[in-house]
Amino acid sequence: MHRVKVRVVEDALDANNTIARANRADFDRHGVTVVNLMSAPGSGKTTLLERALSHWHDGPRVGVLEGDVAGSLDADRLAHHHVPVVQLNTDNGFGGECHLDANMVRSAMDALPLDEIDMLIIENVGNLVCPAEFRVGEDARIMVSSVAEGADKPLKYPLMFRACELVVINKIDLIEHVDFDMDTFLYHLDAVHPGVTSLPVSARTGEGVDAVRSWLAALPDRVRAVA
Ligand SMILES: Nc1nc2c(ncn2[C@@H]2O[C@H](COP(=O)(O)OP(=O)(O)OP(=O)(O)O)[C@@H](O)[C@H]2O)c(=O)[nH]1
Ligand SMILES: [Mg+2]
Repeated sequence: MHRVKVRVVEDALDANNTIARANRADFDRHGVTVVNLMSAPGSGKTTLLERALSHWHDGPRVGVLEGDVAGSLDADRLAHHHVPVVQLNTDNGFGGECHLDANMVRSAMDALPLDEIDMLIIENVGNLVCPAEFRVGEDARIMVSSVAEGADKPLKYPLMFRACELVVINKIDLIEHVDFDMDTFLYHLDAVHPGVTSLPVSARTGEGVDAVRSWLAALPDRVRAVA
């Protein structure tokens, strides 16, 4: 019985990967580099995008696909900053899932302005577990961990910290209020994902956001170099 269940899960992930590859081929055809942005609820994904994308005059043309269970609050926030944004709700035909999968992203493909952007950032549903299991056709993954969540999170949620190319350590303006020890966090991060790039940021004050912009700006060349 247990073995049958494992098989079903493997088949579902295989099917997801097949659709993710089709998404990736479509994005490649349009020359669009795709980032999957993941974190626990409230770590600061949308605030970081607001900071990084508005008034980024010398950056790539970036569009956002907003994944949420319900509502369009984050999409409205980004639209306010004149960032092209498409909303995807998982309670709209996808069972209110706690993550985006490749099929959901495929369903939004026709709504995305792929000819008008160089980079698509997909803000995943806030969740520290499930999004890491589902590729959606992205070239790279960024995860945001805020200092308010504690320094132990890489050890407790290793998959998320392993399945990404950049860890943004957000809300550093709050460090002194939340007993967050940066060295301990980095030690734990290195234990689960040796060598991964991490950037300390405050999406509120803007500290460190230029480094995130530089990382994003260099991404298309990095992706092409390994293709
Ligand atoms: N002090 C401080 N607050 C922040 C920072 N970044 C985000 N916040 C606050 O944290 C709260 C959540 O931020 P969001 O950007 O909505 O977080 P999110 O990850 O997009 O949340 P979900 O989309 O719901 O998963 C908001 O009240 C933000 O103002 C930061 O760097 N410092
Ligand atoms: Mg958000």
